[in-house]
Amino acid sequence: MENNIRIAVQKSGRLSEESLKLIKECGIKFHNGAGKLKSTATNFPVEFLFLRDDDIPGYVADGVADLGIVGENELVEKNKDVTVLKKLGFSKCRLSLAIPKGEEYSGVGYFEGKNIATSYPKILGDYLKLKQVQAEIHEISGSVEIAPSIGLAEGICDIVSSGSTLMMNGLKEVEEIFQSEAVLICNNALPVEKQQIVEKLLFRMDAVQKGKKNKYVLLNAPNASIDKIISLIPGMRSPTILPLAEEGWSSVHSVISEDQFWENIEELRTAGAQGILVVPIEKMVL
Ligand code: PRT
Ligand code: ZN
Repeated sequence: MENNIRIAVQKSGRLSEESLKLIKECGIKFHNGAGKLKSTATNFPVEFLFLRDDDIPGYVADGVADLGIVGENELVEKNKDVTVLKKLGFSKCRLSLAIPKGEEYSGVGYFEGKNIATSYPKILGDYLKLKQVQAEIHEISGSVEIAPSIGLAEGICDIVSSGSTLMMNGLKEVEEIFQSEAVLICNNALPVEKQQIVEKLLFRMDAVQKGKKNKYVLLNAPNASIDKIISLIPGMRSPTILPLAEEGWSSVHSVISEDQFWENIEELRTAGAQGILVVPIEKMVL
């Protein structure tokens, strides 16, 4: 179809699974057999390109793809001119400086005149410039964490998630220089017809994301406590109150954020709430 939009997603790696899950949760159906580089959805005007994440910012900037899902670290490193439409909340990680764990660290000045190995020379270079530290950046494309032990560099700048890779390689994290999560990016010059499809997709993604942040709560309470309970669970508009078969009792239904629920659970119980159910929401349209 001519007016299909094209979305670039990572073929296989840490972004792939969540990217495809999000697209499926938006109700979009497609086949992605092993090794496939392209696929067209059967019920939404979109086709997918399965690529290495390194190539996604460039493909979107050049218009080969209209949209892409990529980590902010990769996006900023590639320095391509695209629009970030949405943070997606998955593949969260940080880019950090690390040094051998036996070394004493006094602050970022430690790196003055030293060698730092990284796959992120731009982000690191910008950071060092901001901190006015002169260091040698040694660009390598993988296994950055072994650089100090083989004498290639005195420190590294790499992606950290749990920290266990650093630990296993006898390194300690000393500065966090960048925080990242997956983002949805868009070409800057989309024709109007494609923009309209993107709007539809964004609407669906918003509904999925809002659903994830909120829970449907059902609880029973004596009628005398209802006002107090309502004040503890401010819902979307006002909660639904239904009488129970048992005289003097009602059931309260509302939608609240999960955080709000945990913050108020004790007070809810003290106020007389019983039989509290918290149910996930698949989609939410306000
Ligand atoms: O093949 P392709 O080029 O597409 O993939 P890739 O190998 O370049 O990237 P991939 O799939 O490893 O990661 C894709 C994106 O996921 C990254 O650009 C980040 O935005 C994000 N991400 C989230 C991570 C991590 N967590 C992560 N832990 N990317 C890499 N790591 C690596 C890191 O490089 C280090 O080796 O995991 C190790 C650290 O993890 P911990 O848990 O031991 O601290
Ligand atoms: Zn990559």
